[in-house]
Amino acid sequence: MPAENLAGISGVGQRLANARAAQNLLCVSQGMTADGGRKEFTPRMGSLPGSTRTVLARRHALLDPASHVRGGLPGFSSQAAIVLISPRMGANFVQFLIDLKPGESGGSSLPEMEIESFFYLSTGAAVSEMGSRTLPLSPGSFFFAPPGNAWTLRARETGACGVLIQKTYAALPGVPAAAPVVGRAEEVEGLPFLGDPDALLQTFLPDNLSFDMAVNLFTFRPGAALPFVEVHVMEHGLLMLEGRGIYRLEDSWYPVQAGDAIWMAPYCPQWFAALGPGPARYLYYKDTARHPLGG
Ligand code: UGY
Ligand code: MN
Repeated sequence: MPAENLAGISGVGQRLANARAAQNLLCVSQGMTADGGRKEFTPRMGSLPGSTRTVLARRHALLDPASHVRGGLPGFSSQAAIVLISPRMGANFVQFLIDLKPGESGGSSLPEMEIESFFYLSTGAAVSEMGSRTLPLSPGSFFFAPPGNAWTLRARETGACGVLIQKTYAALPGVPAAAPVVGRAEEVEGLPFLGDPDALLQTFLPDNLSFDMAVNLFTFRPGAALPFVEVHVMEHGLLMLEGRGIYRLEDSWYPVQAGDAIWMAPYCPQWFAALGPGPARYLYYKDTARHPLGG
């Protein structure tokens, strides 16, 4: 093969490698332990050009950050948002990654629609405005904005990266509408999941009929696991924030690590085990407290 063809091929390879390296740095997180800066998690599992760990099945999806493409959220610049999970894959909610450059800002859109929003800051620092409130956000900060509550986000000089979960709110007749919630993960007690002190669950939203979504942070010591294969009507959106493990989704077992996002449709069989050396932590959404027939 002529030398220039070889050079062309290796040039393509190098560009692919550079693109992967750039994407692999995206919004990586050490969860709440971060000091506000962007940190890299452990090196990613390698993959060859033209291959991907991302899997899109009919009732679940695993999204490797190496396959992210930016764009798609009104209210933010075209480079600030990545749609991870959406109705286009079969979900009943949207999960975005929001990655703001230093000083960059954005905010809620579509106020006329009955959309509720939950935001969790994983790295960097930001300021949020919700109604008359000004909220300084550091890693582990979160807010919930019910429909009709406009909000903004502005990254500080560190930049800011976090998860935005949105869905259409299902009001219940005679039940007060959900109220805004703000908090910090470190202020929410972690409770042993089904009695297991090695699997701690932090619940960020009130467990009452006004709320039709739950967002929780799950932290597993190495070797800890969900106690059984869950199969339930609620669907999940999940972002691995720290560590690694094995996720069973339907009849497939996937190695997963910080940065991976997962969608589980209703009734998707699911199980997780944390693999060392450190803890594994994920943030996840589920729909809750509504009748399956729509009430
Ligand atoms: O709340 C849940 O359903 C949770 N235990 N599911 C999960 O972590 N996959
Ligand atoms: Mn579950």
